[in-house]
Amino acid sequence: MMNDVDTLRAELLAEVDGAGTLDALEQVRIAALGKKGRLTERMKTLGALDPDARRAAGQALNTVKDAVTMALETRKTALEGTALDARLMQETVDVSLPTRPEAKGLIHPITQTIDELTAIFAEMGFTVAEGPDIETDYYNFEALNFPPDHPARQDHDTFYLTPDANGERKLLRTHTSPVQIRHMQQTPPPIRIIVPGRTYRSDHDATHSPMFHQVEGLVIDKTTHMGHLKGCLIDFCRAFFGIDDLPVRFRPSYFPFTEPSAEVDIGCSRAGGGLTIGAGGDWLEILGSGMVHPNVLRYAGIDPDEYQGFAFGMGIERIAMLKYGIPDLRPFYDSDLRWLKHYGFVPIAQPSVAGGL
Ligand code: 2NL
Repeated sequence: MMNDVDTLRAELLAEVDGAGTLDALEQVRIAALGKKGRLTERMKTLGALDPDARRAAGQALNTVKDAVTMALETRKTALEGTALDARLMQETVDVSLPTRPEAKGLIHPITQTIDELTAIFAEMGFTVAEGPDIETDYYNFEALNFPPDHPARQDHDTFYLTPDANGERKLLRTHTSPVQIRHMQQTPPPIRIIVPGRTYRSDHDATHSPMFHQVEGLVIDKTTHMGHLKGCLIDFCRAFFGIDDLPVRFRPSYFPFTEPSAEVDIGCSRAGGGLTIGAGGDWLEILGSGMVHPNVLRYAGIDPDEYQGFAFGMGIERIAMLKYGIPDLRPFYDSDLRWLKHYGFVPIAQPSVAGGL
């Protein structure tokens, strides 16, 4: 009897060790421990024995069962390791391979335009600042001197989020100005920053997208004045459109956050139904600007008796469409490869003023 059990044990353990795959190992397990397995069948014969013989044989068979179960477990872990190693070998990536010549990624016109205007303002000494898309009422409206009943604060113009546990209702910034407020709070003047980024307004038609891009600029110093504003923005317009004698005019306007405020027009021609930027007798509005309102400086922790400055803002889609003759706003966000191939830019050279953008 004992000899017999030893033989069974040796045979089952040999089968376990001989299994070359996880599937084969599962077959070995079923053949040994399954409902009709060799060990299971042997267990069933115990009932016919007298009590003493049954106890001895039962103990012996249980020892075999434990040994086989443990061997199966060990073998399974080993085979899983082998399978993983094989898969890792298969899935190796050769990072030294050259790029695929047929795969041509292009720079989106929005990215290109941001890179271009960043190069122009960087040359004038501006740095780029960024901030959150989700803002508070304070940074988006209050600190910008918007009166409590200003129409821009209405639910139908601004995307408001569900109020949080404290009852605070956040919103998607409607302009990039909150970034300038945050910057003024954190950095003492002099300040010279531009803030390109995404902005959001609940407006969707042929000329408005609920998400669009803006760039704003802010200059603060002790004696910064309207002459600096004019020189800076005239130089920017001429550099951006690449026309040295581009006519630029400043027209009185109104914003809650600047006083005085001016809208900036560039010269163009609408002769023959088309639109050509440059001299031609017509005017085209391209940006808004003004001297930062003393209340805004105070809200941002800057003493308006010591410091003053100018600010400006423009829509990036709009100036990209004008510069590159893109007729429709909607395809900007469609990820249509044919549109991207037509209006995209080759990503080889970074825009620079020296390189003619
Ligand atoms: C436009 C006009 C403008 C500003 C934006 C600004 C920001 C601060 C303080 C004062 Cl923190 N002003 N920004 C000023 C004037 C005009 O944008 O037409 N944008 C598309």
